[in-house]
Amino acid sequence: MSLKRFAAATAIALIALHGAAGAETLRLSHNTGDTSTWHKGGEKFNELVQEKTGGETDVRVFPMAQLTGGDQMKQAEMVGRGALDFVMTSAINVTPLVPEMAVFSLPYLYGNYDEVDATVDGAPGEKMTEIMAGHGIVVLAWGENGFREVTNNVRPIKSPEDMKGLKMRVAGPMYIDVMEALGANPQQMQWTETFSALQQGVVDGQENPIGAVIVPLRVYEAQKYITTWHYSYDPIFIGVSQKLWDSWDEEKREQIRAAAEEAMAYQKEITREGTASGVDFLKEQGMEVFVPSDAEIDAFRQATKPAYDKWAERIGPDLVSVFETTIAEE
Ligand code: X2X
Repeated sequence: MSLKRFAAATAIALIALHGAAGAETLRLSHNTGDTSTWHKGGEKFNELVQEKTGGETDVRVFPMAQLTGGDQMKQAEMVGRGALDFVMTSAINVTPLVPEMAVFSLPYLYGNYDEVDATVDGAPGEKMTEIMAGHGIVVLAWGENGFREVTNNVRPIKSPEDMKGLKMRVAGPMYIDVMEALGANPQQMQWTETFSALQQGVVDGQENPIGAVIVPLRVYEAQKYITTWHYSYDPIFIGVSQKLWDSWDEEKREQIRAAAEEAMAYQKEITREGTASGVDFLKEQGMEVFVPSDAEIDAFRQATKPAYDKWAERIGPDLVSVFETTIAEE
């Protein structure tokens, strides 16, 4: 084959491989592995962006915070500065930049999904979108990491006393205070380093949602015990840099927003499905599952209250009460 024909054939093959070769490829960074429901949501976003822009734009999805050298907290900051196009990350990862984002994950703020949906899809969610805009990030749609459950290799966690002395990997600053309130020894660590830290016994345990992370990222291979204590809810979102957003006309904005909304609705659905079937699956994989009663949950709620109060103060009591009021109405 001549060089010219070879080049042409290669170009056609590449187009076939990547779908329509968009005039522009935008970059989206997220911080879990490529089997997570986050990643699936990102891939769906890419598909929908291509479809809605008629192939003009596509989105390359980078897992494991590759674009920030594995630093999951840096992604939002980069998008805020306009150095990166999109971020998909969870609330807790944004707290170094926007401390108010910790409001969602206050310990035991939420009791169920109805309360979550009423806030995320209601006025409290809009308020958070406004706050994020002040940091150069346009939140396009909310998805779900989920209720975070605790796992470890030492013993079943049935009461706050069982947490004492356990070395716990946590993602972000608020969880350090929560773990300390429970008498555990927390250590902040990147997700990308967590799996091997669990395997090697550098830490005893961690906490993450079942459907989005523990099942698809096979955390059960490195952990023996899980307690479904539902102590903290963590939403995710797709955000775009304000700079990029401002450069688009109304039509393009609508296409991208619609793509994000559909992709996150899909991501939330598969996450909830995976969570619903997850406990049985984890048992099959040999995990010992402890499902606390309401009274046992209440003991965890009482024990983590100091962390709630400290962070409610930092977040701002007015913002916290916007959430509490909506939840009380549910
Ligand atoms: O790092 C974690 O624990 C993860 C993947 O859930 C978050 O991004 C908060």
